[in-house]
Amino acid sequence: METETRTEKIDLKLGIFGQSPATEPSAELLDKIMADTGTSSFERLSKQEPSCWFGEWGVCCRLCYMGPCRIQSSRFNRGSSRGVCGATADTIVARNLMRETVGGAASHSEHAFEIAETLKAVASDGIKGYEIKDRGKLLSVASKLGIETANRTDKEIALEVAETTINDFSKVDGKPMRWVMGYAPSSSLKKWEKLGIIPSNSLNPIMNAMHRTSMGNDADVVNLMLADLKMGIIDGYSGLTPSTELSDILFGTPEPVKSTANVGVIKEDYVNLAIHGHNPLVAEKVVEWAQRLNGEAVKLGAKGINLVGVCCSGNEVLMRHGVPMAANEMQAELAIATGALDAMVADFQCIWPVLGEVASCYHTKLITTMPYVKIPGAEHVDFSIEKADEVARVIVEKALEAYRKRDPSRVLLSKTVEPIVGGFSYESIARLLGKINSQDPLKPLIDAIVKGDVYGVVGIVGCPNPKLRRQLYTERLIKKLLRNNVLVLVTGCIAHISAQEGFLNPDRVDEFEIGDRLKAVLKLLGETGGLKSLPPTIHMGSCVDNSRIGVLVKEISEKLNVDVSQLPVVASAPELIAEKAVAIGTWALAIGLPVHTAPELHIEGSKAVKGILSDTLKDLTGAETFDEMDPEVAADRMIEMIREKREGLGLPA
Ligand code: BF8
Ligand code: SF4
Repeated sequence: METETRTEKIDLKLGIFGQSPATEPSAELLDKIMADTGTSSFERLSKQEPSCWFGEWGVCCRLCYMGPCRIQSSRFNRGSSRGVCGATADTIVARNLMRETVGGAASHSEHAFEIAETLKAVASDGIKGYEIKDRGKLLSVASKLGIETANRTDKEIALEVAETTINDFSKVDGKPMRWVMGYAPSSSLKKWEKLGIIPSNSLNPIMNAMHRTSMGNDADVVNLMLADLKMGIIDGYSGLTPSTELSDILFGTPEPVKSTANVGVIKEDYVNLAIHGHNPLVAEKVVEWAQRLNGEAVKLGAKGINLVGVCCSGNEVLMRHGVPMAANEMQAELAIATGALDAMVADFQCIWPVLGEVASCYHTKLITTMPYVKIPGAEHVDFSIEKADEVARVIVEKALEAYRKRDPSRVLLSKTVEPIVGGFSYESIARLLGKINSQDPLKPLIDAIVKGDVYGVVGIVGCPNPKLRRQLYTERLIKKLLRNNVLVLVTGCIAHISAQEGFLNPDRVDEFEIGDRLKAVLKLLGETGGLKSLPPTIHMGSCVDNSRIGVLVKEISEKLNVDVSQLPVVASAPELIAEKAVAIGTWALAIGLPVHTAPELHIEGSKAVKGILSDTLKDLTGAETFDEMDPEVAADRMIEMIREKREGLGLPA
């Protein structure tokens, strides 16, 4: 109730860029987009509210044409206790959740598949334009997958790595997926074996998930939820992990990098080109061609080409090239509304259809590139790895062409630019810690956790949900955790929110109320790495890069020989939007991490599903979910969970 009152009191415009209107002209930009286009995310949300409770509770079933069926619950007095086919709330909720998870796992898996095919083409000399950039990473991946490296060329090794990855999607030998065996924490593997949920490939379970959840199939909640957990494993090791690892081989493993964030990174006197989406195959080439054609921008009277990043492609090019972070998912349309963005190139995922409409109100060219992602109002330039250079050149040329049509009278730029440091891969963190203890790099971090200087670790991941942006949910959650000496790792659009609030700026470490003990650790590690301090939160990359957190957790749990579920580590998706975030959360549950979500998952309509996720799971993987719409209360709950886990390990609580 308290939360609802607070939400109402806050102006819809507040916090759209994660800051108050006093310091950031986001309110003006919001006015501008409304005046220019007649729409904004908040305006569209307000027209959808109040949400339908059947949908929100997961008890609306549209799986067949006898329906849609809506199941009655304590919140409303309509609907019946079962659908036409007799499906109960429990069955319907479990099936719906499974379909959300499979949506995410399929997205991440296709992402990984495209990178794996590219690596295969590079290794077999099938394409030009991409290369193996990180030999160290290649060897490390090969060794984890059990691939022989002695007396072989890089390309021979890369070919086997790529083929092993591609094979994992559809092999029929019945043996566990190689990526699962190579990358999952050993404590989790043991539990999965008992549960019989280690996948032998990823495409069959994805097919099976759609099959078993269709009308007249699996109605057993426990059976469905086990399959859901298996889908989480697939998300982690068919999607996230190979996406990150193979991208590192092709494009380099990130190292800490200085850059800037906020919509203010769009500059008046440059040709501004935004990179939006998720796939580094497109983004990397655009970065390359923007550099090659920079002189053309100068010929047009601009100072050059200014690349800026949106969403996870933004995170990818920030991590590897220091490209400034302009906007999270819901701010993409506002970046266009500055009137100074000349082009926005998009590949897949989280590209809102409204962008086509918004771009057509300005001179901005919205360019789609994936054959399976086309948007009305956008120009389409079909991407394939064979013609990647040609496509990237055309995209940059379209930005140059659009720049000539920019109307200065319609430009509204922000002056707020926040300095940031990002680019923390697992390897770069290990290297940094290795400067303190070269024999045993993880030891300084583990010691800090043991002593309580780092009380616990929370990975805050996922999206910017307009429902929760109104109350600056993520910023408040992070602030409370930092005050309590909790180390915060961020990825995805949360990293954008964090950047805009100043949490990625090492120079502001004294400005925020950070627990003394955590602050001392951040400063010590920062100085070791040649910075004033580490930033208040650690930017570990895009959403697929949650796998980097997965690797960190695996290494620590195996080194200490304890279950992942015993570690004082919590995962949080505080502004959940995407099915992908549900899948990532399910992966975290599978490996044994507690998962917080806001808003609540669409499971409230089923006591059985809710009970499995918040309780029974503790006995299966050691994990549990909880939802909490008040960020301070959510932080308290996470701190309490960390305290219990510390106690369990005999650490000072
Ligand atoms: O994959 S955080 S809104 S952009 S889903 Fe989408 Fe969510 Fe952003 Fe990256 Ni992740
Ligand atoms: Fe209704 Fe059953 Fe059809 Fe779902 S599958 S719409 S519950 S009849």
